This record gives sequence, structure tokens and C-alpha cells, in this order.
Amino acid sequence: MTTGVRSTCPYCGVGCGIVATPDGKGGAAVEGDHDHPANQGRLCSKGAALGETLSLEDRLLHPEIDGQRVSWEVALDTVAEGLRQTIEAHGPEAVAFYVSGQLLTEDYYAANKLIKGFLGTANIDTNSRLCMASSVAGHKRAFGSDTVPGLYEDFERADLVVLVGSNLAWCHPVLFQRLEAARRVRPSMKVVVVDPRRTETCDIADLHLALKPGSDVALFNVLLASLAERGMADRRFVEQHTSGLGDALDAARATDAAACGLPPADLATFLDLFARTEKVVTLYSQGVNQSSAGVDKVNALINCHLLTGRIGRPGMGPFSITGQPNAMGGREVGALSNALAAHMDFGPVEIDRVARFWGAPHMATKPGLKAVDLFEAVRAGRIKAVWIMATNPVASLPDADAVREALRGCELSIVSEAIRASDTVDTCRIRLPALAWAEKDGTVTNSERGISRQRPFLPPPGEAKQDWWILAEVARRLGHGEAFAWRGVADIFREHAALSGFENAGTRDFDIGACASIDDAAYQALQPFVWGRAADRRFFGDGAFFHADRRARFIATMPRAPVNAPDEERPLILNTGRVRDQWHTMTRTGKSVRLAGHRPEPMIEVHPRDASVRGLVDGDIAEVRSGWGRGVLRVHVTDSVSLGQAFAPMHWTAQLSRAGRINAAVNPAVDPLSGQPELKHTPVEIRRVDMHWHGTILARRPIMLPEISYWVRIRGAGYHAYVVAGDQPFAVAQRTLSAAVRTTNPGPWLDGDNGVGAVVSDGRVEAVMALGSTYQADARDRFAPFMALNRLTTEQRDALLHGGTDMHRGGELCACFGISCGAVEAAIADGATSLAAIGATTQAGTNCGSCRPEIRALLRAARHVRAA
Ligand SMILES: Nc1nc2c(c(=O)[nH]1)N[C@H]1C(S)=C(S)[C@@H](COP(=O)(O)OP(=O)(O)OC[C@H]3O[C@@H](n4cnc5c(=O)[nH]c(N)nc54)[C@H](O)[C@@H]3O)O[C@H]1N2
Ligand SMILES: Nc1nc2c(c(=O)[nH]1)N[C@H]1C(S)=C(S)[C@@H](COP(=O)(O)OP(=O)(O)OC[C@H]3O[C@@H](n4cnc5c(=O)[nH]c(N)nc54)[C@H](O)[C@@H]3O)O[C@H]1N2
Ligand code: SF4
Ligand SMILES: [Mo]
Repeated sequence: MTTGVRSTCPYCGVGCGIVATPDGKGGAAVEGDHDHPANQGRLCSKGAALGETLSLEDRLLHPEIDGQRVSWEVALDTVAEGLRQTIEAHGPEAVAFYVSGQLLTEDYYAANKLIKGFLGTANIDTNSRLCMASSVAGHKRAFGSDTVPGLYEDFERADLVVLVGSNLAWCHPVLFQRLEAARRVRPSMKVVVVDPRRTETCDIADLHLALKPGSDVALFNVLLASLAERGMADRRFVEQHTSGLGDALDAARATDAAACGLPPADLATFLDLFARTEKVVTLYSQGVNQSSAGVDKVNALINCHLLTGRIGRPGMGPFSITGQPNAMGGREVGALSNALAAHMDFGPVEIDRVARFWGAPHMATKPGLKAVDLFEAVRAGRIKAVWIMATNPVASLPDADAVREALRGCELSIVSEAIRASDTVDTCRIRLPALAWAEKDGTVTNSERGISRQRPFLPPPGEAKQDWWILAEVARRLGHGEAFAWRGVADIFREHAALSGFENAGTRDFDIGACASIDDAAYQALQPFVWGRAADRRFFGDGAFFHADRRARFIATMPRAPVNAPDEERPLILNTGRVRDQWHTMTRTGKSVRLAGHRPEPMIEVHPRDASVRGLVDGDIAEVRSGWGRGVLRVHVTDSVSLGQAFAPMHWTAQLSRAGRINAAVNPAVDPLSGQPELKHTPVEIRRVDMHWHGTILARRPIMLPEISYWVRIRGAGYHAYVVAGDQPFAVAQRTLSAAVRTTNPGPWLDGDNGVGAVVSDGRVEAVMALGSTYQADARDRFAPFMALNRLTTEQRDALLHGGTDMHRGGELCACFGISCGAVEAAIADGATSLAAIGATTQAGTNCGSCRPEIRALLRAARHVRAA
């Protein structure tokens, strides 16, 4: 019997249930909830490390205006007065909110209601614009509603799972584990990965289609034509429940398969597999959505499911997997600028309906600006007041320097944030301290429409308040107290549920009207549930779509190239995305020591041939430059990216690196229908940056680094690690860096061999630094054990200064137990030939399982070496 608090993981859209047991000292132990339907007790490396992210050291705990601490009264009055004056002087369209799929549904509902019903503008967009907007638009075109038809169990029941532009192993690891487990039981099940990059997800793939970037529409057009040709159409379903097949087929038949750049045999295998397998799930994510053809990609793949009638039945259907914990909740409350609320749009009847329900005096009557345009309007001065909540646009929007410039020039920039410093917080005038995950109360909706509670298990710190409360207080000051007179989150949830059922009568998919009357105790105790229509909670198996004529639409999609094409000056295509152990802009995962080891530095992956023609070798520092801006990153040479392509993670910001914030270089091209940016495709050139020296510093107290070309800050256990490089003369670097180290870490300086120096005070290492002419990838791991010691023996001091052991070679692999690649390789060299054997000798891979694909890759590599 667990005594902890049941809540939901605040990271990805899988929505795993957790049980948190506070330790009474401000922390908590976090475990997977065995009773939660999404994960049944499983957690990935990020979920398992949640307990390490709870400290208050970097939290924003008091309201601030222009850097000065103020009371809530002053802050709220200033916000309300600022909004009022802006609207009076320039009209409601001069105001905007930019919100996030990481708000709870109740917060999200409050933000949307305030701006659309009471401020009179739909200039509210959410970071879901960067994430799910193309899926939303594609669903609406095909189904007449933004509906995800299937359930997680469909992946387990399918005979073929096609993963399109999804790195499930790293981005939805618990679903990946469920898929792996299902395949162990039923090895006949097939998995196909469609991704220009060879990701860890390919580890379980029977077939990897490394298609040309952006060519998904062509691939699914070819599939559609081939299915029709082979007589695979479900005639009855198509005739009774769809329209538009003719045009879609014409477009499909006119498509040239060569556009995908795939080996013909692989393409044929895929077409065969899809044709002869009835139970197919096509799961897709950002490789589809984040594209200037994102909506067409979505419809091209839905077309194939409509043709075959493989939708909304067990083991079948298109499945848009959501990224953020509450991406779906945001769609339910309607916080995209072109949606209204409760899955309603800006039609006259719906505007009137929502206005009546809210008692709204200033109802927005037309869609507002989409994220990229919204910040452009801020930059151009058309929007004069912007309020950002739970998102970090200066790091996560494309052309990010322009976003920073826009915010710096904005008269009234407001941010509600949990942390004190971020690339966005640093640019905003009014800073409102928000409660964070462990303290918040409300609900979230996961990728399969599953609503779960987030329950607080730590007390609210400082003066931080939950987002809905902040919004309601501003609303009250603007004279709308009655409409925002909620006593708590249960009131908001009931109102939200009531709106979903209001004048619905089966016309809208989203209807949780039954929850409108639950009492506070029932809300408190709410068990996870999946909303849906049929008895089995799936949609569309019965062909009842939401267009007025109840038919789904085939969409004729014509392949088109990404907006910005590579050329002579910028011949490489920059693709961006995620790594296993970091979440977005690292404001939370960056606090965990065990998550820091897997990919410690911002990097650019390049193909060996692209590297060699540019004189780049693994470990170099390179500048990635586009027509918009630049980043400076560590080079990783790998054939997991194809020739002509490069990949960089989106996670690093100006807080943790000199110039790892890659979105400074990413192009702001968008899909014309969804407005979703093309974050996976920017033409760039990459060049080596000559560094005169490289170094690593571990220090107990943070260091103010002098101006240098490259630095990264990495979390260590009781210390801060810095990996640095620069082009000053070596002697200058040595002098300025050691001075910087000693300023905050005073004590006697000892010189060692090979550029090593350390501050050792009272026998304890306060700081250690190694500078040299080459990059030592393992220096941090080599020094780390010494930082764990309270007193060095003479031998240990000698080992620190004159060369230690090499046990930690190769970076961290297993985040749960801190096992390095080197240790796993050593186990393999000692005869371990299976995951189980490696687990038994090293523990690696035996907890959350997120590193199992990488362990299997090392095993395979070792087998190749033995075979050769
Ligand atoms: N570890 C971790 N997990 C996360 C997150 C995180 O920050 N860290 N964030 C969460 C969020 S919000 C989201 S949205 C999801 C994203 O989850 P995913 O979409 O799975 O992750 P990404 O790495 O953004 O991109 C997926 C893949 O798209 C591929 N791709 C690029 N261009 C194309 C193309 O033209 N066609 C195809 N077919 N593929 C292409 C990329 O190579 C990449 O491997 O992850 C969620 N989970
Ligand atoms: N190049 C490139 N860029 C991308 C992507 C990509 O694949 N490539 N992916 C895009 C996608 S899919 C997404 S979803 C975005 C994500 O990008 P962002 O949303 O900008 O990233 P986060 O770091 O999650 O930002 C959330 C912020 O909210 C704060 N916060 C946490 N909890 C709360 C709370 O309860 N209340 C408040 N007020 N604040 C809180 C956190 O401290 C953090 O600063 O990035 C997008 N940008
Ligand atoms: S898969 Fe990992 S990040 Fe996603 S919800 Fe589950 S534990 Fe959290
Ligand atoms: Mo996302």
C-alpha cells in the first residue's frame, strides 16, 4: 500500500502516473504508479529523475518589476492597469498572450477565457503551434474535428506500427517500452521507422526508410496509389463515410516515388507490408508536424487509413502522438489563436454560444495571430503588451534572436515563470512567480485523451501562485470578478466540463459534460479516464465523422519542397529535435545530475563525408550558420545522419552555453495552413572554429567566466562543471580562467601535469581545472570522483594532479545508475553477450530501460568486431 501522493509526470504526452512521497526536507521520492493505465508503473529516465529537480535554488519566488521585488498587489495592479491602458489606447488587438501545453487544463482554460471573452481578442497562441498545430489542422480537414481516433493499446494490438518522424525511444520512452514488450510476446509484429535520420527508435525497426527530408507527402501518396491499385480499398467504408477520393487519387497517381530518395526495394517492402496488414497504426510526430507541408503530410497519411477503412478499430488508425503533458488539454480548452473553446471554432453560432456561456462582454469574433506572426507583430510594435506563461520562446521559437529583440522592445512584457532566470525571463519587465509541478493542482490530458490529476505534494514556496489564480486576480482588477470567482481548480474544471457539454448533443467530439456536476471530493479523488464516444472510447470505427455531412474527407495533397532550399552557400540541411535525457530548454532536467551525463554538450551531428570535406573531426567546435543566425556547437561525426544533413538538439540556451541556442539559426518558415514552423529544415553551412585551447573545470561554487568562444555549464553532484574552449593565447586563458576559478573558490592553487591545476583547501578539492591544446572528452568524468571526497589522501591528490584512472571513459549511458559506456564495453569485453548479462554485471538498463537501445547497439557493434 503506497502512502504517497498520486500525480502525473510533467514531461511528455504519454502522461505517466507517478507516486510522490515527500521526504519532509523539500524533496520527494518519485516512483511509477502501477495503477495508472498509461504506464502501469513504468517510468523513463526523465520521470525517474524527477525527484532531483525539486530544489528551490533557482526558483522565482517573488513578483518583480524592472528587476525590483514588488508585492503581489503592485504587480497585479500594474499588469491590469497596463492591459487596460493598452486596450484603451490601441484596441484589444494590441494585447497578446503566449501560453503553453505545460499549463494545467484549469490554468489554460482561465487564460483562454480571459483574453477571448473579456479582453476581446483571440491573440492568444500556445507553444502547441510549434508542436501540434499541423495535426490539429489535418484532423479538422479530414474528420471535421480535431480528434485523435485511437488508444495506446492499439500500438500493442497492431500487426504493423509505422513510426513517421517520431523518435519514440527517446521522446515517448514508456510507449516505446510498451511496444517493445508487445513485440516480445508477438514477434510477428512489424515496425517501420520513417525518418531521414537513423535514431535509437530504429533499434526495434524491421525496416528504416531514411527518406529525403520533407518528402513524406510523396511517400504516402505513393502508398495511397499502390493500395488502390492492389484493390485494398474498403469500398463500403469509402462509399458510405468519405468523399474526395477521386482527386486525392489523381494527385497520388501523379506523384513520383523518386522524390523520396529511397532504395526501390525498401519502398516495395513497405508498400507490401502496409497493403497486406490490416491492423496498422501510423504513429507520427514532429518529423510530420514541424514542416512547411505539415498539414499535407498529416492528410496524406490519414488518406491511406481512410481508403482501407483502418481507423478507429482495435489495432488500427492514424495516431498523432502529442509532445507536452497537456498538449491535448490545450486543444480541449481551445487556446490556439484560431480555435475558440471546447473544440469549437470561430463560426457565428459557436461565437454566440461561448459568449452566452461565459457571459462575455467583449467576445473575440475572429482568429488571432499565430505564434511566429504574433512575435513579429510584437517586434513591429503592433502588439504592445504580451504575457508569456510556461514557455520559453526566446529559446524555442525559430529565428530566436528576432524574438528576443521583439521582447526587449516591447512596452509591457509580462512573464509568469517558475524559475528566476531564463532566456525569456531575462528579457521581460514584469515577472510573476508561478507554482511548479510539485506544488500545482489540476488536470492534464495525454495523447490518448486520458485525463489525469496532477496533485500537489510540496507546499507552495515563497510567494509563488498557480497560474489560474494570477489570471483571475487580473480579471477581477479589470472588472470581471464575477466570471472569475473560482474558489479553486475544481470550480474551473466543472465549468470547463459544462462548456464541453453545452448545446453539444453529439455535434462535438469533446464532451465531458458528465463531469460538470462532480463535487470537490470526487474531483480530488478523480481516477484517470479516457474520454471518447463509442463503448470502447475510440472514434470513427462506425464512420461517424464531424463534417456537416458526417463524411470524412480525402485531401488531394501535392508534394512540395521545403520553403528554404539548400544552395551553394548553405548546402547542408539542419534538422533539430531532442535527446533522451533533456526536456526542452532544460529548466528542469538541467537540474538533475544523472540526466546530465548522456549528452552533456550542445552538439551538431554531421555525416563523415560532410565532416571530412570541411576538415572537421569528432570533438571539434563548429559554427553552424544560416541566413538567420548562428550557433556554436561540439561536432559529433556519425553516419546516423545522411550525407548533406546535420542534426542539432533544441535544448541548450544562453543560460547553459555560450551559443548552443540553435534556434538563433533556425528558419521561421511556416506551414501555410497551420502556421507551424519548419523546425526540421534550415539550410546551413558548418565551419570549424579554430580553438587554441580546450579545458574542463569542476568547481564547488559557480564561476563568472571571462569572455570566451565556447563554454557549457553542466550539473555535477555538489559542483558545477564547465567545458570551455577559446582562441586567446594559452597563457592568457590559463591566467584569466584560474583567476576566475579562485575568485569564487578560494584556497591554495596546486599545479599538476598536463595542464591540470586545482584549489585544494583543508585537503578538499574546491576546484580543479585542466587546460590543454586538445579536447579531453573524459576530463569531467575523470575528475568527478575526486569532488565526492571530503579529504584527499596523498595518493588521491597525486592521482588528481598527475593522472587518474580511466574507468569512466566514453560518457554516461545509463542515467539511473550512472553507468558509463566504458563500463558497459568492459562488461562486453569480459564476455557479456546480452542485455540481461550486462544488467547483471553493471546494473545498466535494469531500471527505467531508456538506455536499452544504446546497450543493444554496443552489443551489436561488438558482434561486428568479433565477426570481422
Ligand atoms: N527526451 C525528451 N522527450 C520529449 C521532449 C523532450 O524535450 N525531450 N519533448 C516532448 C515534446 S513537446 C514533443 S513535441 C515530442 C517530440 O517527439 P518527436 O517528434 O519524436 O521528436 P523530435 O526529435 O522532435 O523529432 C522526431 C524526428 O523527426 C525526424 N524528421 C526530421 N525531418 C523529417 C522529415 O522530413 N520526415 C520525417 N518522417 N521525419 C523527419 C527527426 O530526424 C527526428 O528524429 O517529444 C516529447 N518528448
Ligand atoms: N529547433 C527546434 N525548436 C523547437 C522544437 C524543435 O523540435 N526544434 N520543438 C518545439 C516544440 S514541439 C515545443 S513543445 C517547444 C517547447 O519549448 P518551450 O515551451 O519554450 O520549452 P520549455 O523549456 O518546456 O518551457 C517551459 C517554461 O515554463 C516554465 N514552467 C514550468 N512549469 C510552469 C508552470 O506551471 N507555470 C509557469 N508559468 N511556468 C512554468 C519552465 O520553467 C520553462 O521555462 O519547443 C519548440 N521548439
Ligand atoms: S515517458 Fe517518461 S517523460 Fe513521458 S510521461 Fe512517462 S515518465 Fe514522463
Ligand atoms: Mo512539443
